[in-house]
Amino acid sequence: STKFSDASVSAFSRRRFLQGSAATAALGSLPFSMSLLSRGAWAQSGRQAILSGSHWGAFKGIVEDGRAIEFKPWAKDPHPTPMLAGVRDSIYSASRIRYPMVRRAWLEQGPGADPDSRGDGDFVRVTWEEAVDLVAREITRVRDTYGQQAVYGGSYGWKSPGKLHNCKTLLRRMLNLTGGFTSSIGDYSTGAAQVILPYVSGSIEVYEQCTTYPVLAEHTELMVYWGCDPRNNSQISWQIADHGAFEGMEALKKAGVKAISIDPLMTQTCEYLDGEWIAPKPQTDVPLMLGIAHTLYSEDLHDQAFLDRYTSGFDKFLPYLTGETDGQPKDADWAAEICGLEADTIRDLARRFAGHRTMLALGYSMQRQHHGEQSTWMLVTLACMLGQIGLPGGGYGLSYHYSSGGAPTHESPILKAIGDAAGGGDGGSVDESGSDIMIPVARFVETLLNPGETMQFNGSEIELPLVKLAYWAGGNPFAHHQDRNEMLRAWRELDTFIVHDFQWTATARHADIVLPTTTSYERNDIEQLGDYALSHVVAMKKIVEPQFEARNDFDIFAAIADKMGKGYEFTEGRTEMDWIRGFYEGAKIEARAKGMEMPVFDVFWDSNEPLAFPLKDEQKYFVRHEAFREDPILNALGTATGKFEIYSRAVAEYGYDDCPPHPTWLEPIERLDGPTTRYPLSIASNHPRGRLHSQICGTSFRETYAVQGREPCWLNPRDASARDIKDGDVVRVFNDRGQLLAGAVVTEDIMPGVIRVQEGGWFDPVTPRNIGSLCSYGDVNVLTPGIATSKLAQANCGQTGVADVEKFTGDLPEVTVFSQPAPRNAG
Ligand code: PGD
Ligand code: PGD
Ligand code: 6MO
Repeated sequence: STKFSDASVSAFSRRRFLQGSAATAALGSLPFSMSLLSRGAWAQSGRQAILSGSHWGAFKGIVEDGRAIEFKPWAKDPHPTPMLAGVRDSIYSASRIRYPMVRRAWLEQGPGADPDSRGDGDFVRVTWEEAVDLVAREITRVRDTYGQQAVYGGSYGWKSPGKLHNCKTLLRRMLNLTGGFTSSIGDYSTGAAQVILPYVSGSIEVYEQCTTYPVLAEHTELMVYWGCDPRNNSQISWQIADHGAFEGMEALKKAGVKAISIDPLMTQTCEYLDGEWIAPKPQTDVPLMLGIAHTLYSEDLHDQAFLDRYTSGFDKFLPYLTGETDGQPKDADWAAEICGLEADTIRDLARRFAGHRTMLALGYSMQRQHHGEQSTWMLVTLACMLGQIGLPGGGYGLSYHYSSGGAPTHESPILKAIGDAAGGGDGGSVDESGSDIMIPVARFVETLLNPGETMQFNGSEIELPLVKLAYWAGGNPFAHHQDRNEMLRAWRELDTFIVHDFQWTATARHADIVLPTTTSYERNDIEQLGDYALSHVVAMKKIVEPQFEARNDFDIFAAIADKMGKGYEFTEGRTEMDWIRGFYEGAKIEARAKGMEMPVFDVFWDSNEPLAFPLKDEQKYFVRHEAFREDPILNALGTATGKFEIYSRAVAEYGYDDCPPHPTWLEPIERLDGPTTRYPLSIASNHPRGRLHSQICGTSFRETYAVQGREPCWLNPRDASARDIKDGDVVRVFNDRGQLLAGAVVTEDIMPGVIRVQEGGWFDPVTPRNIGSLCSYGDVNVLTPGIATSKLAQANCGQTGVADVEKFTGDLPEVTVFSQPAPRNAG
């Protein structure tokens, strides 16, 4: 986007904007007057093109006769995702929730009645008035009977972008204003890494900016993608996707940067960059990294000066590496045995890493595994030994695959957003009552099953609360959580499960009260473009009217708060457009302080184009940890020693048997060819190519990848032929925890011994009342374990798990999860 000097920015005036001057083009992408004109022309033909944005990017909703017929990617999107077609279809799909619904047994017999019938599809339609009344009364009943902690409002998961219609914040706002509740801490994405990294590098790092692509293109010689696939994973962003990573990778390709991908699968990134594919057995990256570290040390290729000046504790780690402490040198031969690579390949990697300007780009999957803290810690240790941290194009990066990390950050204000009213108001705030409990987010099932027990977590102890009501608005726990069958058992402890969504997900199907919300495309909002780029502010305009009886989460929670006497506190007497205008005005003031003048709100809103912000050279050429390298005293890291900690005294003091004080190889509960592992195939539950988790699984976009109407299961020809499975067959994937049907995709793009079933397929139990039922569509989390990474982080292990596969020869059960729920009780 266009660069301009501070002088020209501060000279902006509204008049110059309207004139469509050269400077205007810098902030707005089209001269405003022109875009107004073209909109008029559209309107005359009965067609409109309305700007909005989503996790999948900015786009224009093409509307004809009140119906969105296409979502056209924003003209400046460098790499639109084909998923946009599914995003449009989510407005109209057969899986749309139409009316407020209540589970029959709950409605007729009261909270907690016949919990086994959750998921069997027997719902009764109620009016909005009844629904709001039921919810308000039930929250009050549970708080009065069991105490405030018995209401769980953690509601983990994704939502839609937008600073106002943030369903999760709005849920907490309603709960905070009306009393207390139990909440969650951490996330499923980086649960282990974000807890260990503050001890190692002094900040959570995983969501922070990496060395930018322009620097990589110029300086990096070896780009190592370690379980890291930005071509897939940066199709989406938490805010509105900018897809800057695609421009970045194009620059790497043009510059001829050598890429290596260490991954059990051939990734799209490796394919695009014509990279070298190295496939270790899943979950054995720590031995692989140790083998490389050992080679560096024994061949004197490590940077001792860097270790001395910028790190602490290498001396305590070294005896483990050399085997002095346990008699086992962690050399390349030892590592090769575990990870299934040649020892020479490992030694060669060490030499090449040390001999080039090397960037180690790590994805998140490896820390979503048993003892997942160790891989992140060991990668940082390896980067410390290489000594290139803080140099242009060297070191490590933890968000190259996520939301276009590495795309340069623009000079922009931060949009304000609606708050959750924590500690505010007189509604018996959780802070004041001291009843505030936060449980590690992936431990909710454990909490339901073990109230009153004590849990270790990151150096503290948590007494698990008794929870009787769970409320989800944003997030899909019946997709994201592991060990579905254990989860079903735990859910029976709940009296009441309330869900807001616009899609009949498995979560909505297992709820007692289901409230239909609008999609983003049926309401107005405002958001920034790019999580790291922050390059534009986007008006998210209403494209079509709410479908059926859908209402905004904001209005639903306002009505519930009102029933409980807090209606005004919830809305502050402001309408949707009042809030949006307020966020914009706040940003305008911040921009002015930075020497930039944004147009007045109405001009921005009516322009129908994203508002662009400038990019400064120092941000374009950002080098992570450069300042620390220059002066490690003045710019000390946030760790106890101010340096990278290869040994942590704090972690040592916790004394956890599953998280030692320096990076260590610990056997996971199960893995491919593990010593006590009972199934022959490792499951890769990657993030899907054609979805954002479970989102848009219920749309027509599914037809682009489904095999015989089911989620694909990729497997290597060797494993397929050993089981007489052919491409396109329906297969049963199973282990001790559960079973699912999937459609076989036989391909050389996956290493032998590994199968891939992407996370987010909708759970569709054939006999919902029976725990352990076959899932007829292919939810991989019926197979994964519900255990924690360790006592330190208590994070999820969605990427740990083994199973077997067989050709399915029985009568094929129907897939019913994508249509309106109906009683499905037989069997
Ligand atoms: P989504 O499908 O994005 O999954 O799990 P998450 O729960 O975030 O769910 C978002 C839900 O919010 C959808 O049902 C959507 O319709 C709804 N929604 C969207 N907008 C709105 C709105 O405005 N209002 C309301 N009320 N609802 C809305 C993701 C989680 O899964 C994550 S982040 C990770 S990293 C984990 N990854 C894995 C993994 O790698 N492997 C396994 N096995 N399991 C995983 N689970 C985790
Ligand atoms: P995954 O796809 O789970 O993504 O980002 P994350 O990096 O966790 O895994 C990335 C790579 O790791 C895959 O190529 C996989 O084969 C590899 N891998 C798996 N196990 C191992 C292992 O043991 N060793 C090695 N070396 N490699 C391994 C997740 C991030 O993606 C998150 S948290 C979210 S919330 C977003 N989700 C999506 C999404 O659902 N869909 C898309 N298209 N994009 C996303 N981006 C974000
Ligand atoms: Mo995530």
